[in-house]
Amino acid sequence: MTHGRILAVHDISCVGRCSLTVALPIISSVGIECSVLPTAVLSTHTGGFQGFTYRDLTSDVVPIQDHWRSLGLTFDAFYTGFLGSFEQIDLVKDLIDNLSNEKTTVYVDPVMADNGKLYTIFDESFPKGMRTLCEKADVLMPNLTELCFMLGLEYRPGPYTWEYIESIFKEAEVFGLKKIVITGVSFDSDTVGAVFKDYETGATGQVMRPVIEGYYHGTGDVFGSALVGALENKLSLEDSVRVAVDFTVEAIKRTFYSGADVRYGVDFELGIADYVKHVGDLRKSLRFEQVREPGQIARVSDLAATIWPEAYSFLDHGLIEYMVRTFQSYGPISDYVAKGFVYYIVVCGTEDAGYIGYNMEKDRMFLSKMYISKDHRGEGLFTKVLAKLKSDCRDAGVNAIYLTVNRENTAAIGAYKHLGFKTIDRVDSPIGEGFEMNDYIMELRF
Ligand code: PXL
Repeated sequence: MTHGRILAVHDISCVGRCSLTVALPIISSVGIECSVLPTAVLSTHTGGFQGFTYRDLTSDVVPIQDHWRSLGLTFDAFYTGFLGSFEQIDLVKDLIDNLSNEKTTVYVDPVMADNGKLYTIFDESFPKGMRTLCEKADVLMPNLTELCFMLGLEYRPGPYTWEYIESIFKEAEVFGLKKIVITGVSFDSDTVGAVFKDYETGATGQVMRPVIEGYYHGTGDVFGSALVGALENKLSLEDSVRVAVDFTVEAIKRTFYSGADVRYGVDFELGIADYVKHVGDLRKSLRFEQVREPGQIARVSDLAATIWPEAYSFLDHGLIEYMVRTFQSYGPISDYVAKGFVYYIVVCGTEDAGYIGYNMEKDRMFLSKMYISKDHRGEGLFTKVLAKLKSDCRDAGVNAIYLTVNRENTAAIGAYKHLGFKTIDRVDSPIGEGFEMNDYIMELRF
């Protein structure tokens, strides 16, 4: 799989692990090509050392953008963080407008405040400007202070209730986002973490970890970069938030236990190997997604159109075409789902690997469909699918699965036998247009 090219738009604070010195290594480590647009060069970040130098690169943004445009360059994602002025905010908005393509994702971390206070270099009007950039975001990752300031709400320190967080998710609808992840949220005095909402699916959740005392610089950027890396690897929002929280918390713990000077940021480097493994494992993990929405039905019919000709190469082409149209296309699948058949898409990592469909009868499951695409054969998926089916049977108080299989389909018959199915009967049934199915009935009791 080829990954997209992301543009990270932040300052470079030369010392003190934050912004670009954090985004580049973390995002690159999970296989994402990370280009950079430094908006300023500082000797250190502004949050703890005595003084800092600041070379503003605002006047470079337009020439850089113009050069990229002359090359016909676009970016598949933007990740913006600390921006020093209103002018920079406006330039970054133009940059997004001018260098996006139709699948570009915009990640915005509106870095400007924490714990109820604006960073000292910003004045009261800054959140208004940042809000206009957030309106361009697909994925917003503020802390609660930043979000409250942009929404004109009073910031209250935690702990919070879930109802309060829900009300904040609702307020944030004004940004027109696809996803939001809010950091620094606590529901009790012992834990802190992130809450998230996917506005497209309605899914919400929280990832909480024990509080570690102290204030750690740059953790917002460590978290944001790890989140962007995971999401750009097409992990689900929930998995991405969990991976990013764990990566950040481990870095804080390492820093805390080593007694290091926290002004230099957190020790994330030693966690990169685990982060890469975590993202890699999740990319390969198996999920069963129950089909309920039109978009999911369309994915099943796409899978059928690919898998059927692969699986039934021994059948007449006309028959395959007829079977897919009559039983495995959008309309018939919707009808089956409406009749109470359960369909799952078998999602392997980030890819749709196959699908299954069954009807739970009184004392047996009728397994109507179990198809895995050629690309995912040999990965032991059938055994895992069967484990899922047995678990659904047990939930329904049922201890047998039966299915029909074409008598010429020796490969499938062999596979079912291997899984423990036995042939219990044979049937010949006309299915219209002069076609006939010549099947065995096979059953598994457990
Ligand atoms: O995202 C944190 C950050 C980034 N860049 C600069 C900063 C800070 C936080 O203080 O000062 C320059």
